[in-house]
Amino acid sequence: MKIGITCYPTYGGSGALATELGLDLARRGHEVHFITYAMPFRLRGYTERVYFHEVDTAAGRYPLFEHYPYTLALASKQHEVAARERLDVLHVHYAIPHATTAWLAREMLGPEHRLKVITTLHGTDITLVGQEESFHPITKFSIERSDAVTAVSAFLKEETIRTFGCAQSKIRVIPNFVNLAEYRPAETRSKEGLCPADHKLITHISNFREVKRVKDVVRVFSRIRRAMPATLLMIGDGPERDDAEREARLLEVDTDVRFLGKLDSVASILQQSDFFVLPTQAESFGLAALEAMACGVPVVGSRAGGLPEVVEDGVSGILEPPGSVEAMGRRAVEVLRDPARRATMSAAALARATRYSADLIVPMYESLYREVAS
Ligand code: GMT
Repeated sequence: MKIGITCYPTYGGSGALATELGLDLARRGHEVHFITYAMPFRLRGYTERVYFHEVDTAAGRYPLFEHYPYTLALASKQHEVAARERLDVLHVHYAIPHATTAWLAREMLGPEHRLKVITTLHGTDITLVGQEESFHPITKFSIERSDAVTAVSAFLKEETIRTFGCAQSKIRVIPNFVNLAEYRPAETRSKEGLCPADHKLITHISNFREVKRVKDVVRVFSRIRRAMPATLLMIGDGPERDDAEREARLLEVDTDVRFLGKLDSVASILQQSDFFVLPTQAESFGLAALEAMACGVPVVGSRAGGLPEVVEDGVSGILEPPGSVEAMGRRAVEVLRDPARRATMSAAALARATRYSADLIVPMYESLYREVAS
């Protein structure tokens, strides 16, 4: 099939998932066209059957536009690519504004072109941004006008029904997936270059937005650090980074906390980690946690949103209510002090991750495409 994909191309779970999906679909013989304002960060180099179409974001080119109408530029590009390449499906990730521009692009096509629009809901498009008064009606409209809608967790599906009143039957849960060829346990473990050999390695990856509670990452770490030598690697960047750095100084653990910024490839770091920390306020799924688990790394995080669908408390990780940094730290220390328990938890994390293998989940999208296109 010919599939268009629109996503946020920068650092973030929805863009990562959309890109991995496109790459996997191309491997399965489909032709994939990414339509977005920058090359998605996981789209490295040339891949057969994968094309990238850049949307112009030239703000200020026309003096009348104080704010460049990016959404119109995106809809025009989606329409242009769909018409020229004869796309069967336009699959958009994150409802705002992608479901709306896709609807517009489909409306612009003549009746002879049967483009189908699929929207995948990822998280804050439903739980946060979409609920803002100004966005709610247009988000609801765009979701309802999509030919098919998927949510990355049962939690997110229920949230969408609750807050937007969408029909139960409209939304299908297709969970996120992980490429087990890339995210897998290390053949040999060596922390060289990451932290001193006798340190436990604790990792966090996110876009450092408020919802991620990155200061809590540092607080959990400081409880671990008090109990044993440990290093925290903070990967990613965003508005809360300064606060997290300040918290590390305040708690006097800053010499053992390293902020690495945005990294394209994280598997080699995850493979050497002892715990992955995700103490977020609301998490629809937690793709970064799944990728850590696929590397055999247990998760310590929040019992919030869809995270309990991925991590089983006490088995493949530790879950406590958001903000419970004391309990998260204490329970992580208990596991880290007991190598046999940590090994059992690591094996359980890996076993859990295999349920979300790309080989199992990507065919669910393929069947959905075939269904809507028939
Ligand atoms: O909704 C967001 O916060 C944005 C999105 C992203 O681009 O990072 O994250 C969401 O989508 C991911 C991929 O499906 C999920 O793994 C994350 O849990 C989800 N984030 C939240 O719900 C906060």
